[in-house]
Amino acid sequence: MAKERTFAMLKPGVLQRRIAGEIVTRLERKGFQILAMKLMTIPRELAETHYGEHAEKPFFGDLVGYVTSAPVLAMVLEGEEGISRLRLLCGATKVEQALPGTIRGDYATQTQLNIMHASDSPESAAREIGLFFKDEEICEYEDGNGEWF
Ligand code: 3AN
Repeated sequence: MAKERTFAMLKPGVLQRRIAGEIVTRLERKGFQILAMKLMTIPRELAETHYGEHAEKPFFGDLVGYVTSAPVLAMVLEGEEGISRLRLLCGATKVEQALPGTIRGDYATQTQLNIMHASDSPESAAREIGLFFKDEEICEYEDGNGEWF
């Protein structure tokens, strides 16, 4: 097992629904260490770069419009096998496939408004962390909890 950093983002709607705290609690309970956190409204250009792989998809315009429509909570998280484990905790992209017990399964009601983003590979994690955070915004600290997670 190896510790990995990953990028997570609670999307528009989460703050309005007042469920940001609940979701962050679930990430912490699973053992993720928060290394950086930023409440921000994403500039259009950043959203287009972040979701660049979907530029040709029919939902791209709506996706960019949605993620830039209200503030998001962007995070760098660290944990054992953090990238794949966060994806598992996040749940499937399509709302009808997101299982209960996952964050999307428990909170999402539409695929387009599917609550959170989580990097899908080490390459995406490195790229997305770099897009949203400067090195000096990422806090490295010991929490003394290593043996429990
Ligand atoms: P994930 O967020 O699970 O990595 P991606 O990268 O395939 O999924 O899609 C990025 C985002 O695009 C999703 N979180 C969702 O908001 C939106 N999306 C993906 N597929 C669809 C779809 N078929 N219809 C509408 N929106 C979609």
